Amino acid sequence: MADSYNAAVALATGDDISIGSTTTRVNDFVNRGAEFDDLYLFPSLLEACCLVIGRPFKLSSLHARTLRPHQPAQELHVDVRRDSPDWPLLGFILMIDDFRPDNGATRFVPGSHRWPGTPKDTMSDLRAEHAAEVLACGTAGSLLVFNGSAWHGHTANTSSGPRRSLQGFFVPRDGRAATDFAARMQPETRARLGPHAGYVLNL
Ligand SMILES: O=C(O)CCC(=O)C(=O)O
Repeated sequence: MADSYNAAVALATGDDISIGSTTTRVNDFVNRGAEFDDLYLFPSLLEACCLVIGRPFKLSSLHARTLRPHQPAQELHVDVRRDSPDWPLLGFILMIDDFRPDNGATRFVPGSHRWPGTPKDTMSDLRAEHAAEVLACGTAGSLLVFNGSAWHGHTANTSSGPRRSLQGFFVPRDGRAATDFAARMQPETRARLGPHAGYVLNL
């Protein structure tokens, strides 16, 4: 997967690449190789969607995110507010590298998806450590699954290596998807996908 990730990232062009202050993101890993298909069709992940979203859902995005070496922590945030029409959202992160305390493992505040407010509402320094946060560390190949209203963010990468990951979201089927997979569908992707994938991608 690490080799496939590097190859796919190297081939990406134009608007599909976005270079943020701490991470580099490459959009649409539905159309970047069959190696990535099993991720968004992983039965345990879809079961988690049933539990968290609780009604018909679809994949909203699937992208690579590389946290570059020597970068500070991300602000603590939620991916969707509880009062948003797009709520609830199920997030997932596949670790391409080990997630460790020194290379920017994602931090989460357990139970915060049930809180009415967001970090912005209550914290003066969003990069500061939260008293209740836990680090989601794991070995490469581990999958993080989380409620998108949970307070979270990557921590600082003080190591000299990148922290690579594949990340995505599922949203309610009647909600807005970040990526229009039907519009972006490549003929070779379409040819290998069955009806189950077609449903998950809302083709
Ligand atoms: O990369 C991570 O550890 C978290 C990324 C994240 O929370 C985000 O981009 O919204």
